[in-house]
Amino acid sequence: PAAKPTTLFRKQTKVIVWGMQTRAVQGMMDFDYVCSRDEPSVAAMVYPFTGDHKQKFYWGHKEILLPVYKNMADAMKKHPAVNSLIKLCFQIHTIAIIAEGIPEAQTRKIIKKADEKGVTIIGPATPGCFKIGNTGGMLDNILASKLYRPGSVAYVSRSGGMSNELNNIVSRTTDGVYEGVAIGGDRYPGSTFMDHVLRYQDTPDVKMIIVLGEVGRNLQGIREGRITKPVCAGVLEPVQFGHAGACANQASETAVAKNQALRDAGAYVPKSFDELGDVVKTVYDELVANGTIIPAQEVPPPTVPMDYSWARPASFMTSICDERGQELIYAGMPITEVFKEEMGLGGVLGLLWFQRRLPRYACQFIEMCLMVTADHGPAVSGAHNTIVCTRAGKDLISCLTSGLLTIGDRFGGALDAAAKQFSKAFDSGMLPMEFVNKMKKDGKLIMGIGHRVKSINNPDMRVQILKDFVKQHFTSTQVLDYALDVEKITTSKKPNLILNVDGFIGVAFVDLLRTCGGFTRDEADEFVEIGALNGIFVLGRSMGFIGHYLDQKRLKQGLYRHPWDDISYVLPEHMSM
Ligand code: Q5B
Repeated sequence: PAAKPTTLFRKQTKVIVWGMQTRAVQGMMDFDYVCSRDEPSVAAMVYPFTGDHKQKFYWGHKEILLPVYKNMADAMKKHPAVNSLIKLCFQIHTIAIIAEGIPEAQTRKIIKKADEKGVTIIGPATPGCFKIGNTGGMLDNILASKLYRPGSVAYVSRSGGMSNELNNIVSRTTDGVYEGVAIGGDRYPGSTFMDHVLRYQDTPDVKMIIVLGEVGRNLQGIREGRITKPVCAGVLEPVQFGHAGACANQASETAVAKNQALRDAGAYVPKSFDELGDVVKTVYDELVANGTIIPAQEVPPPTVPMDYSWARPASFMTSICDERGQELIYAGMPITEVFKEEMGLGGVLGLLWFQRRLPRYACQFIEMCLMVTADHGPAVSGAHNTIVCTRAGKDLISCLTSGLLTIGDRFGGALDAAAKQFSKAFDSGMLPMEFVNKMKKDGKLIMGIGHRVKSINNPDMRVQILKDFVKQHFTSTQVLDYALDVEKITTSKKPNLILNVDGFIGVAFVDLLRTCGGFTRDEADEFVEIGALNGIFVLGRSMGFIGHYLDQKRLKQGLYRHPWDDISYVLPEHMSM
């Protein structure tokens, strides 16, 4: 079997929670918060029955969003710092199984695999710096048991219910719990009492150990001197638990016999459960008296809201703008600050669309994109529609949207598709010529290539202006350079197959998102995936469409009717023979 770690959880431990256990996760976050952790211990949740999404939680008094993944593999890939899973799986060093009803045959398989991989399997646990699921109870219980900071006592018990009892006893009689593990109540627990006792023996900050349950023959380590720290142990009557593992099959395994064996081995054993607290206190007081334990000064924990109104599903979830306070806040930035910092339209768009304070050159680039796409004359599809609509007597919003509704793959809406096609081809290592040939073979147009009136002989100055800026300011233009190489090939076939304004903005934006320093690669890809880039053209061209509406009104243009001589009236094909 592979070696297992001595310390299962640290203050930096990050976990993935399997299942939509929102209450348990909120409990863990509350616990983390009162422990004064810098970040929540839960990095993500995995729930196979919905798509990837975000779930709202409270971090102290602040709302935060936690990613929920459909696939475990995606969660592990996106959160490489995670080393524990609350429920099942590997590549991790600890698995806490809280679920009931795992068949014993399956449990034995899991245990075998875990041993091979050096993974420790435990039931619910409540260490002094990390809380698993619902263990430790609600927040008031955690505060009362002082589980928000580590003490000197480590325990191992059978079940979470027993753990709660022990948390209570330990907090009343000692300086508190260092770590508490419940191995689970099944016949085949994932780890044994002795596994944890040995770990505690090797953990310097643990000064005394409590073992509560049907330990019996497993504790010869005490007798053999391997365990030098004081052990308070107690075997309770099997009837008190009802766990499968508590079945007493032989007379020698009765609670009385086991307790005597423990006493003989040198453990401190109370006569009954009621006396456990007194025994623990006696041992603890001795350790304080001989200087083994120096109780730390108590520091009150930060407060968290005790009501759980968060559990009521909200109809709306939002993360870009908060208007509830005295001051409007854009992605965490008060509006007065936005003006004080002179962030401009590009900066505001950065906050509201990308939730980032973008670098100055990125804000400038966004503003330039909006400026160059603002209008391209009355002949293009969208302006044409807006004009016709205005002349039919409609209002501004109807005319604007009538123009906007023409934006799509062919006209003005090729930014996202261009970004996806070019970056995918570039990332896969495909040569520009291979990409062009493949697209032709597949019978697909290359998005962002081609223009009705612009060509290499009639260059698009909008693209030239953007290119000059990007080349001067961007830290990397790899995807743009790739697209320009493709353009060389397509324009050699037909002069109008240029990298058009849609295509240029699309690929340059990929370079910007990937290299401006504000986004991880996954975040950059996500913005392209969810279609943020077409928004640039939509927003920019809205200025033009509104201009055309106002222009038509001002010019008092009457109802438009297309002239007959510009329409070719043909008979249906089957009748023209
Ligand atoms: N061919 C833009 O087509 C246009 C090809 C291609 C490979 C291509 C077309 C296209 C992709 C979508 C795109 C954004 C429809 C354009 C914009 C904003 C605007 C508009 C403005 C503004 C033009 C002739 C031959 C055929 C085709 C081949 C054409 N495109 N091959 N990849 N991408 N592009 N849209 O001139 O062998 O003869 O059959 O869909 O990027 O909308 O100002 O007007 O600011 O408002 O009608 O700038 O390129 O060419 O379709 O007759 O094709 O070239 O297969 O080959 P055209 P077609 P063949 S920017």
